[in-house]
Amino acid sequence: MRRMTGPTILHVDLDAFFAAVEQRDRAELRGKPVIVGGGGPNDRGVVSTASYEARVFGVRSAMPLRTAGRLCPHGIFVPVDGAKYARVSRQVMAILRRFTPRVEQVSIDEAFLDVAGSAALFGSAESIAAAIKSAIRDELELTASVGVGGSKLVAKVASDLHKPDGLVVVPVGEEASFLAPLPISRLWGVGPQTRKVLGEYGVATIGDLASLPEDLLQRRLGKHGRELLSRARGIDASPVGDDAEAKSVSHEHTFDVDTGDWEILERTLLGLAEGVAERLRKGGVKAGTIGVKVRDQDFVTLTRQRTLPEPTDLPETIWQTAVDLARREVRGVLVRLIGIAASNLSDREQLGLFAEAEGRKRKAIEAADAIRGRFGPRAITRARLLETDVAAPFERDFSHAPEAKRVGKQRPGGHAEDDS
Ligand code: TTP
Ligand code: MG
Repeated sequence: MRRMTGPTILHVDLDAFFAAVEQRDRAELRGKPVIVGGGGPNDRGVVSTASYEARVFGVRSAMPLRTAGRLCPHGIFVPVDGAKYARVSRQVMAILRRFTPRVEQVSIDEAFLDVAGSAALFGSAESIAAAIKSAIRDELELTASVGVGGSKLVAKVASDLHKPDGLVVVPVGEEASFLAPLPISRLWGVGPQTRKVLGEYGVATIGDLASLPEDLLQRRLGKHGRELLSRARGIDASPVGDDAEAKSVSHEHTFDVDTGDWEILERTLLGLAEGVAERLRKGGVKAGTIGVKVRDQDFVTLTRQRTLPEPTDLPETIWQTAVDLARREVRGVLVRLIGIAASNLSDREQLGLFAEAEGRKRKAIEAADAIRGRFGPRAITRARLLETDVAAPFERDFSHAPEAKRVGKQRPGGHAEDDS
């Protein structure tokens, strides 16, 4: 069988997705500054996305609609049609799966592909990328930008580089030099806090970061610093998840009334984290990746994942990670559903190493599980959870619903910066 010698990871991301769908469906919007946001009486008041014509005026996702109106007075405002975008998203993903079963969808308009096994049928990764772009253009009348690289990190950065309608291939071995001139904001994992520390050392580009000594980064940023350094040097071994193999434990909660109240969301996440942790411990497994899913009032669903330094089954760790990931997604949004998924599961056998260090904490938690088992989930609930009446997540578990499968994938990139 023909083997691929070049890079095999693709990152595909549609251009100005919601706006492009609207321009496709309404000819009068083509070539115009289109701003998609809001949705009638429940208007959450921020821009979902803007066409590239509107971006020229500085209009950006998550900006208040009012600001967008000021920057772009001739902008045409269009309400969000979540159901339609979800339908188009499924069509996009179906096209991607023609080229490989190894498709990891990471958001409504974005996916990673590993095409290492597709050479015999479809040729090089670059020709597959071109074929995907053509299919999306011909069949859906939309444009996508594609990055090709030896890792998810490089492919993701590459897809963003020549948007819209870009195709950027980074040859194997050229990862570090490709990344070097780019600003560190392109690297995921660099949020405001990290940027501040790096600023002290005059780090502006990924190359600047790559040349810092490892012990310095370890001292100032701990393990996160070391991880950042390897990423800056183009090293990222995270595999492309496979929908068919997806194994995850997930709990989610749908609110009776959509909420933007962070306190309520935080408490709900605590209940979900405890439920997920209990299931992991019962199954004798630990999760290497924690993800959150946030669905807003318009049915737009965003997911974010983070791979942990060590696999866990502890509610505290799961909760803290989920809170951290969710915080950015819920800003300015009315949340309809929130969920936590634990994936990248490994079993106890492989975990002997970690078990001992966590021994004491675990004993207390196992005792709590036992009591909960005897007296029902409400018997032991942390004080925070009791402050309001949000113990319900324990009883809501949609992890077997097909949509729950979407969560639980590694998501190195995302709409917001990930500063762990
Ligand atoms: P993105 O892929 O981040 O943005 P985009 O496709 O509109 O533009 P780009 O060409 O830069 O990729 O997000 C995909 C869709 O998700 C976007 O069309 C609308 C929605 N979205 C929101 O609703 N709110 C947000 O804050 C962001 C970033 C996206
Ligand atoms: Mg996009």
